[in-house]
Amino acid sequence: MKDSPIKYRLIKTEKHTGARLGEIITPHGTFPTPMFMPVGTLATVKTQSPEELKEMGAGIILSNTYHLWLRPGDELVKKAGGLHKFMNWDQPILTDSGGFQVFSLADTRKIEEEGVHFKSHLNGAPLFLSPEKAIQIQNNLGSDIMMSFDECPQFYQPYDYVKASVERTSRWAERGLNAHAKKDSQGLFGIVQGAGFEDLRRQSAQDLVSMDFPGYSIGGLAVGESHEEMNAVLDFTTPMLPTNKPRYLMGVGAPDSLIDGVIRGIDMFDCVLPTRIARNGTCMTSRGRLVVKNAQYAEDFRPLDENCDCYACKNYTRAYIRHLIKCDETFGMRLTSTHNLHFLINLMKNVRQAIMDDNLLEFREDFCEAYGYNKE
Ligand code: PRF
Ligand code: ZN
Repeated sequence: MKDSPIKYRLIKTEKHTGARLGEIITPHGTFPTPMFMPVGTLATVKTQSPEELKEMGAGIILSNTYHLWLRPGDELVKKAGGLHKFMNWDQPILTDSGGFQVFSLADTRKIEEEGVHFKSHLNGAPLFLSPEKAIQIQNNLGSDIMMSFDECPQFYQPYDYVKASVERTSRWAERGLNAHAKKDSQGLFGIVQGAGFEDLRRQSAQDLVSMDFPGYSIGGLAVGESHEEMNAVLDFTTPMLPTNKPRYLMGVGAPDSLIDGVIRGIDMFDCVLPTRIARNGTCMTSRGRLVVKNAQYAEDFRPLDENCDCYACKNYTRAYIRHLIKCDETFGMRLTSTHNLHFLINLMKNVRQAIMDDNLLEFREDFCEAYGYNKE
């Protein structure tokens, strides 16, 4: 493959775990890894301005092919000068391919070799997405990192189903690569599938690695399996991937899963979790989850997290934020979103420092102890 616009630079591996400290170089700048990517499905990270995202250290955001295709349309985004210009975000953007959204949002769908027939989650209109179409849309959006069109089967599908699905996902990946018209300015990642089956994960990884993508995602996790099962899949899957390319674990954002993913060699994560739970008043704090809507915080004039220096924690109290959330005030949702995003981005900053200091396992112990994961 000719020189990709996406490059990975490994800076250091942690002594006891092999966790990777590095950086990813894209046409819109370089960001440090491991990194958590905030999700901006509709060309906005809900409630946050680009300036606020930069302020909290978000080095890259994620957006969605499927949603932008439906509204406002990828042709319109292209006319606007591309997604970066359209949304006034001049740093890296990664777009998911639509594969996962089709499977999670559409209630009826029919998978064929050519692509997937399904119905719009907005108005029920019949739609069709193919590997080529997903790439064409992403070429129009102009994201720095694009994703192959894949099928994300449920974790507990029978072996034969997952095998057929993995083989199709490999053929789709190859078709996507052939359809990619902007190889100089956008990098396309392959997505490893295979549910919990080690040999199918291996087959998927080998197929994709032979196509020489500039990066690899691990898909098909955080879809109902246990935390231990996810760790087990990562234990055998990341070693199947080249060490000189980024590895991205899709749709994972629980704090302990982020740390466990990094320990198993993952560089990038995304999840709607921090922004989604924020909007109904749930915050992640160094002492675990805090449901600020609860009555116990009515007269609590401390910040959401006494160990946090985000804009919300520096300036507002639990009592005030609770009041805003109870009244459905958008400013309340902004403050909780700011805090939760800051929390995960800062967690990854601390994880990078722990890799630097070769004490990631102790960091995990201390973090999980304080968060309350080790209670039982
Ligand atoms: N494939 C794609 N996007 C995804 C996933 C996947 O498997 C997941 C799985 N958790 C989240 N987002 N294309
Ligand atoms: Zn905070």
